[in-house]
Amino acid sequence: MHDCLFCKIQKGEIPADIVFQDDDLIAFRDVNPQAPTHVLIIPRQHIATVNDIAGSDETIMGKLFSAAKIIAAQEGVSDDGYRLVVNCNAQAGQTVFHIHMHLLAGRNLSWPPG
Ligand code: DGP
Repeated sequence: MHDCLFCKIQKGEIPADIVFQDDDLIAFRDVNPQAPTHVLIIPRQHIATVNDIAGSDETIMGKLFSAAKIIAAQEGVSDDGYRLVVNCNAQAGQTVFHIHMHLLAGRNLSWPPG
C-alpha cells in the first residue's frame, strides 16, 4: 500500500526503533509509548484490520504471537507479564490501518481497559 505508514516503516522508508524482524514481520517501538515497554508487531504484508484477515493469513497471524513471546523475553518482561492488544476499527481506537499487535509491559495494566 503506497500511503500506509506501517508499510513504509517495514520497507525502511520511515525510520523506526526496530526490536525484531524476520522475513514475515517486523516489530518496533511505539512512537507514543503507553507503558515502559510498548512495541508494535506487524506483518510485512498489508492487512488493514482483523476484519480483513483471510484464511491464508492464519500462519502469519500465529507468527505475531511467536514474535511477541520472543520480544517479551528480549525486553525482560516475560515473568512479570505483558499485554497483547489488537484494536479493530474506530470504536476500539485503531488509528493505523495496517494490522498491528501492541505489546505493553513494565507497569501494572488495569482491567478493564478504558
Ligand atoms: P492503534 O491505535 O491501535 O492503531 O495504534 C497505532 C499506534 O501506532 C499508536 O500507538 C501510535 C503508533 N504510531 C503512529 N505513528 C507512528 C510512527 O510513525 N512510528 C511509530 N513507531 N509508531 C507510530
